[in-house]
Amino acid sequence: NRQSNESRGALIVLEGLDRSGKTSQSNRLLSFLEGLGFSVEAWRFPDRNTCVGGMISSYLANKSELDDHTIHLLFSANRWEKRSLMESKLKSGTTLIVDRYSYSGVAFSSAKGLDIEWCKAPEIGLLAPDLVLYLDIPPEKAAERGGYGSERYEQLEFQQKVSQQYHILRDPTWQIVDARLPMEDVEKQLKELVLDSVTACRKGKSLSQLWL
Ligand code: FDM
Repeated sequence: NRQSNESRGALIVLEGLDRSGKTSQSNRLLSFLEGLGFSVEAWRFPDRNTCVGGMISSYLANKSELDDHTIHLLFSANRWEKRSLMESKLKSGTTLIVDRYSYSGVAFSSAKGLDIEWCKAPEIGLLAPDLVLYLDIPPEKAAERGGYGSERYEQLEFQQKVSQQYHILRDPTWQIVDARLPMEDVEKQLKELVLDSVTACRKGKSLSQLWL
């Protein structure tokens, strides 16, 4: 067993536009780390299994209408309701691979025209990722990939705006991976980055909070 009481797991976040490959890659990273004997779980936001998540899900499916500020705060609340579980998993040595996080929250809401600083405010105090992997793809290329579903936001014009907001949010600590490459190439790059991060956390890198 490679776990010890002292070593914590890593908080690894995948971000990117719809159809950038986040979900496939997070599944691959999960199997990879499991194969190495690490304790690891794959999470995603929104987490549609809570009460708040149910409201978000109905909004995304166009079954309900909510003011832009209201849905923004629900997405944030959905992360807050998982914060303590997240912290205890990490502290007990479990690595979390998280498909979307606060950056999606800010990018999607600010793409509607909400002030970016206002969008960031409710995220303050959530756990900061140890690693942000951005799967970079031009919105037009993403749109070519088998088309979007029917959920709100799954339209090229809106995804172009989201892409611009992601560019504003990016900071030098993000790892930008070219998501147009073959899946196996993307996977190889992600595995290396993830292993480095998991190793740094095991060696004592401390947990911090948003936003830095
Ligand atoms: N989304 C996701 C937001 O608008 N804000 C958020 O905080 C998060 C986490 O919800 F269009 C958007 C992004 C996407 C939609 O995401 C649902 P999935 O990954 O398709 O479930």
